[in-house]
Amino acid sequence: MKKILMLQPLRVYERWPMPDDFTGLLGNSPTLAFAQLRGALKGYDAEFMDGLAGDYTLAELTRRAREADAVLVNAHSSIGALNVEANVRHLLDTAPGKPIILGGHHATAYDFEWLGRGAHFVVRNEGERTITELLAAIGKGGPYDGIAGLSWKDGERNYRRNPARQLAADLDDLPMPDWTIYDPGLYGLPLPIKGYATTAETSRGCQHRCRFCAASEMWGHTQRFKSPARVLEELRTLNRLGFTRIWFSDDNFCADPARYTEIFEGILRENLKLNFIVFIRPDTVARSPELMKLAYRAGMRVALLGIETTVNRILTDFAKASDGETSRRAVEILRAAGIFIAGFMMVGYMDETQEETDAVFRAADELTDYPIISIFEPRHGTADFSRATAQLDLPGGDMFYHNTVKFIPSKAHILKQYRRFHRNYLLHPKQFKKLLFGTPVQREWYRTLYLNMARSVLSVTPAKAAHPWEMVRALYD
Ligand code: B12
Ligand code: SF4
Repeated sequence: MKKILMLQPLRVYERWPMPDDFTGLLGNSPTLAFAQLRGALKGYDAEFMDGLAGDYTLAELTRRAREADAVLVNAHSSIGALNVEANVRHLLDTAPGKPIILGGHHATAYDFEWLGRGAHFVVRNEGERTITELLAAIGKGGPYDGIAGLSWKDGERNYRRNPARQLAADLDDLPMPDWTIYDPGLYGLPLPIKGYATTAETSRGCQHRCRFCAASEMWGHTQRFKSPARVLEELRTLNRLGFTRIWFSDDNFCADPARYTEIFEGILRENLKLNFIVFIRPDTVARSPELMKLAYRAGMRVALLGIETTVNRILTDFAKASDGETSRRAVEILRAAGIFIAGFMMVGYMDETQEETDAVFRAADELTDYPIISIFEPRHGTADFSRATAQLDLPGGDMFYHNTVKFIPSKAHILKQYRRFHRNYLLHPKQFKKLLFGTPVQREWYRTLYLNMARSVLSVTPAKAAHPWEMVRALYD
């Protein structure tokens, strides 16, 4: 076992005129997973293909897979699952005999389903130590039953799920990520600083328990932090490699204000050149207005703010542990600090009334510089998945796939209102004003969005035009 191919699956299925993973139009940054795994697998020759960012052919995938001793695949979301599956089948057909190893949020939630669809191994939850043990075991022909966190098929073709692996007690013990595996020319983030874009992390997981959230489920509702010294070491490395535009993958950024004060002061002291985007809770912002000013000075330019809804009844229902007033306060603080607010909002939650849905759409413009609104989708493994299943309110099957066209039956009608909102929002002169005369981030954000939307529309082919919007329409029918 010498050579591995790391794969973010190619887009075999593409939707038109807008892609199914619309948020990819706003920023294009690689998953950190492969830089982390590469850091743990220093002894191997490794190649990376990012099918979400690069323009590769299936023939090239075949060629590279045949040259490798194992293929490591990221399975990230229900929206990407169809493409992951198409890639797995292609590998089974054209590079037979190569072990196919899956990992990531979706693979973890659906380990046996993936074994049934052709994967040989699934690494659940945290990957660094499991993959190291697994590759060593594959090199020796097994055994696999002692590898914690692994799901696999045994020689008799039974599916096996080994006990879970304990999460790393200290994130500083993880190897340094190796960002050199990414082709920096493939990525970009809407931040007004020159330099390459990529993903980094200062912590993993989130201790909250929002009932719709698959992210905190993945990490057992815990949050572990890298030390400020370790974070600064990583940021120095990034700057040395030319990366200045950073998307922090943390689910709950700034959760520990003292630690982040040290990080931001370190960035300023060392004069690191950075602009960054973070996921942050409104109550975190509302608790720490001074920290937000410091964060801005250190380079925080975009807050992906978890507003969800302004309706307190619903916030309580999904256990957000924050309320509408706190969100408004957070918006004031971020605006005063000069930080762009991309507000995560959700409509179509179970039992939501039409009035409550309307309230979210109405608040979108007031509370954000750009609203990232999702229609609720129950994700496997979450409390809401069990609830929707019990109420027979699932768009289809076990949500292995999701096509962003069908939503829970009780709220399916919202799609029309959702599309109308976006049409009006995106064509409103206010947005063009931000594009032309806004703050540097507003200009960059809207330029990126409109440019990528235009590219998507212009990628039309007869096949796409024949079936607009419905690339995966057959999934549930
Ligand atoms: C960067 C990112 C993206 C980027 C790049 C994605 C990519 N895969 O290349 C972009 C913008 C393209 C993207 C798009 C989307 N994303 Co995204 N994304 C992220 C984000 C913010 C960071 C990922 C990351 O770097 N994490 C840090 C690394 C270290 O953690 P990790 O990825 O979990 O990897 C560890 C393990 O999972 C494992 N592992 C992962 N992959 C593999 C592979 C192998 C072989 C092995 C052995 C192990 C392994 O090892 C790693 C180290 O322990 C996460 C949030 C998060 N905190 O993770 C969301 C997240 C993964 N995305 C999510 C979603 C929903 C999406 C979209 C559907 C959004 C949308 N509606 O458009 C699309 C789908 C894209 C697609 N076609 O699949 C969800 C997934 C939820 C779920 N599965 O239920 C997350 C969790 C965000 C959230 N809180 O909801 N995303
Ligand atoms: S705060 Fe965010 S990451 Fe944490 S559980 Fe809630 S939605 Fe998930």
